Amino acid sequence: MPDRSFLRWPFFEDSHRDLAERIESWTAREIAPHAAEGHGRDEVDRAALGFVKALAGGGWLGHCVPAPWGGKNEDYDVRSLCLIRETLARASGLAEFAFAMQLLGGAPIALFGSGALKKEILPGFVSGERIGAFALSEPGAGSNPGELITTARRDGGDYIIDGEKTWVSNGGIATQYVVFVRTGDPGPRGLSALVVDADATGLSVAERIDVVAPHPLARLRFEGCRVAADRLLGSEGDGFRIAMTTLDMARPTVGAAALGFARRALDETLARVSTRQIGGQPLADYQMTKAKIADMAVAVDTSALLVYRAAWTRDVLGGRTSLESSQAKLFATEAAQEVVDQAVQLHGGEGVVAGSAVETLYREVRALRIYEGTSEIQKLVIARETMKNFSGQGNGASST
Ligand code: COS
Repeated sequence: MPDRSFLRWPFFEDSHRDLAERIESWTAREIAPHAAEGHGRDEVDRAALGFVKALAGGGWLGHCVPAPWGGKNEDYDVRSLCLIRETLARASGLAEFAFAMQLLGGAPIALFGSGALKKEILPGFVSGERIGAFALSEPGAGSNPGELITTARRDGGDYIIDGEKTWVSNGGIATQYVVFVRTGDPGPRGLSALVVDADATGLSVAERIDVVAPHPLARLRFEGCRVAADRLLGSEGDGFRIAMTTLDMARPTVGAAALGFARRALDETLARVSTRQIGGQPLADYQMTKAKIADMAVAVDTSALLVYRAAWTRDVLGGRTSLESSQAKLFATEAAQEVVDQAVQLHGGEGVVAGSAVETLYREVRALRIYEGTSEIQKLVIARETMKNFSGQGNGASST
């Protein structure tokens, strides 16, 4: 029985406690039985699309879009997003991924798109008819988007995009890509963001990429790809701010996914050590086991504190939450890796059997320390914000 005592913490309203119960029972019913489905690229694509449909049917994608465009809440509620990602992650990494991508693909449009663009696109993200994607990284620019070289040049009422994007989650199955391009000078201020339909002429999937925990992922090629100028988000030059604002909101939810993997690993381990007999007594009775369980429990609770502190800060205090978001992502993803590794250790040989719960978690958790900003990048953000706060320049949402 998973420990749900954290829901009594003051970060939550009763509506969150209610949501946590509903997503828990819905996930057990609708997602867990399908968690092992999807081997091979086509099957993984089908399974991901199936999870989007199921999430839409359950009404959960309404959390990925604000209310005026078919969503549940007036603004994003990051605590709800984290509770949903955490719960889905405990059951299925791919279902969790499917939810996360509707959020990451939809948020830049919801936060920065024109009224007409939001009205046209966002309801489809809620119904599952449209599939989102966020195309920022390039072969030569991942951690530093300020160096990206995919260009968009104005041609009458259109932009013409040339270049490449890589590590694009949902690449190959998305219907809309938010693509970050260079429209101006070198550096972060020369970037813009455009919404590109998957069937736009000049856009192709250059290569599908297979990773340790399979999910749809691709490198995209843009060759004279023509996009109407009204698909621009914000104004020219806003691209870096759009990417960073979106990531500030999304990073605590990555921490929440990591937390879900860690909680599942702890639960699997508690079940294992209470039944596995060694030398005539349960593995749980050995002090070295207890030390590992203690470390795992502290890591899980500390992650939860940082994740829900970041989400609460965004929801309640508002303002820029780069510090809280990066702390949550850094700590929770690193801690989850440790927790899952200890879970494998306490499962012995069974921990490395392909397809077992902890072996699956071991593969699922690894990418989280890399995507949406590596741990090293989170440290740079944390140091920058901490030094700003010390010198009194931060807008320090958490310090109000
Ligand atoms: N919200 C709003 N604006 C932000 C911002 C944020 N979180 N972070 C930076 N900005 C603004 C700055 O205010 C600055 O604006 P001005 O030029 O008007 O002053 C501009 O953006 C550039 O900021 P900064 O100089 O801090 O940017 P850096 O080039 O130093 O980049 C890091 C900082 C490394 C933190 C950033 O590039 C980053 O987060 N990289 C990781 C990207 C990533 O997650 N990649 C993975 C691909 S997505 S799966």
